[in-house]
Amino acid sequence: MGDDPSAIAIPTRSAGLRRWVDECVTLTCPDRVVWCDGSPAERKRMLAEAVAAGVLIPLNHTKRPGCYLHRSNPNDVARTENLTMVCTPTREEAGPTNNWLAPDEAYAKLRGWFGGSMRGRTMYVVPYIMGPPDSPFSKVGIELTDSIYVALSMGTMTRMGRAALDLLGDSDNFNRGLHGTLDVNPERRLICHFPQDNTIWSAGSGYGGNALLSKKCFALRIASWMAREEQWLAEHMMIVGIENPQGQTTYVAGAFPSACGKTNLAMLTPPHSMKGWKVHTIGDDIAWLRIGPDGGLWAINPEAGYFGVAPGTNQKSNHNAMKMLARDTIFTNVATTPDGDVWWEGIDEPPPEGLIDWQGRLWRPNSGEKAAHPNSRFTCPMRNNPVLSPHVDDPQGVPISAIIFGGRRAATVPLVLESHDWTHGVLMGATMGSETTAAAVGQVGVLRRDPMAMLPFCGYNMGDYFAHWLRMGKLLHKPPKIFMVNWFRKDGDGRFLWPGYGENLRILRWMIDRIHGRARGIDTSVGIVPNPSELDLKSLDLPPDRLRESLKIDRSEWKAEVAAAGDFFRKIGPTLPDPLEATRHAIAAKLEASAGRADGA
Ligand code: GTP
Ligand code: SPV
Ligand code: MN
Repeated sequence: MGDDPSAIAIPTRSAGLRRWVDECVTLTCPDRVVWCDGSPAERKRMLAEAVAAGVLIPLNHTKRPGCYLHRSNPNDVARTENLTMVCTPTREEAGPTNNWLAPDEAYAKLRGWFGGSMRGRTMYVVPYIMGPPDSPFSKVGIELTDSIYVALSMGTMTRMGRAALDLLGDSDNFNRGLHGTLDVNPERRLICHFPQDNTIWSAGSGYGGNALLSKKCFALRIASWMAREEQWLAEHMMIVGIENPQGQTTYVAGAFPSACGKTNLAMLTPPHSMKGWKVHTIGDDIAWLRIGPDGGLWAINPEAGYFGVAPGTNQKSNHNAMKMLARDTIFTNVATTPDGDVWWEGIDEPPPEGLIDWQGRLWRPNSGEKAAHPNSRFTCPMRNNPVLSPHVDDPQGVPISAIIFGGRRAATVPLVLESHDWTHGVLMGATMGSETTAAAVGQVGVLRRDPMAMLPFCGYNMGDYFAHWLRMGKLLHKPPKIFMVNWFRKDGDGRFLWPGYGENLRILRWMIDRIHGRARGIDTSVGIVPNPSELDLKSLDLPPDRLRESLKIDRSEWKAEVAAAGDFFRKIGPTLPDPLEATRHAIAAKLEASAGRADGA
């Protein structure tokens, strides 16, 4: 270790933390250890260092003050689900949907990789709080990383620095995250979770969910394990408050798989015709939900920033995002213009001459290649969001009136479908399907079951997770209503039937009407759909046949859907709770019996 003074001043009273940092320093042998304090001066210093090292490229600071570009290794542009391991004591605890490694084996293998891996590098000790600092539900994590990009990103995504050490005090109850970039070699890349030790070891990737350990690793995989033990929920959900013209706000939480619309829904701009309606963002990716003293479900957003998808973001689709990205943002793998601005597919501006692609090469319009990587992202503080909710720091969170499950489905699933009760809603979530996206390495556009949008993020056995959801329903005196939505249904020509984005508020409005008993809907075998007359369609340029098409429930498609859900359940095996299979059977029987009925479903 060098003689940097920051290596000597150890600002924690936690003996457990000091001991653990010592162990990791002994293992990885960094030249320097820097304890991050989260101050603006520190951020300024680290940004300058990152620029000097070529890790960040300053953008045009007149157009975009405080904004930088990061280009990740082209072999490291998305989460790697095949290299993500849940290392529980037994394979059964990880269950059939997770990759599993025995804890001893995983620790041994990674100890080998980590040994001496930070020689010549700096180790940043990044203390952070997940949740508002004065919330009883918040938790402390410490990430040790040799990536200055990761340390800076954690400063945006979490409440990072001294406040976390203050909250920790002399306790040794914190999440231990060790992250090493190594040589960014896919052959030596593993993201291992040890929920029984509240520990994560991540090696060989510097990208997003693989490396920002607060996010998917702690706030979902490890937290979902804690949540089962402590009777709460850690979910891949956005949280949004919707205020009607009378000033009443209804909060909904929504689980959509990666790159399926959470950020956009959480900060949507209401259609012009919906005068007086307002949207207030609580969170865009992760929700921690507890049962409140009133018997209802209350949610906090554990994060403090957004790591959002860039492509498709433009003034029309997401005006609020464009506004918040004007400053203090780190862009990863977007394209850049000759005057130092950013560009991506779907930004709704023509690509300028001399555009530089995400790999730093001159982009040729007819090359057939994307200029920005399809999973290019922005890292932006939530305080930049012009529609951030004033309740985002409320220690108890906000009361949730509805849960939405949504996927990317070209067919079958209607624009909106309400469950008959909690168990049916859990079935909807447990069997939801979605087409894969660029957020994870692998084929894009393949339909897969992604229960509650948690397939890649559930830290334990999926059947036990379903049982936990059912148990939570029993504990809730005022359970939220559960809905399913699909903004992505397509017509015969492959075009989206529904305009999406801000127009989705029209569907949220129907849900709110249902919650308050103002809309009746139409009951079908698979759930309740809106009567088109109950939808606010003012000034919406949508031909009636396209609306009908997007709301349609096709009996034969649904028979296939319910059968596919059964195939998935068989893979879950013995931990699958009986009530889910019983409800699935009941729906299958109703679909059979409804043959010949007018609505066909
Ligand atoms: P993660 O951050 O990966 O968890 O994703 P997310 O669920 O927050 O997805 P996000 O809101 O970033 O949207 C992903 C992509 O879907 C972007 O390209 C959006 O432009 C597009 N998208 C979002 N909402 C809609 C919609 O209502 N309709 C259509 N057609 N596309 C949408
Ligand atoms: C997702 O993939 O769901 C994301 C991005 O939100 S990452 O942080 O990489 O997980
Ligand atoms: Mn996500």
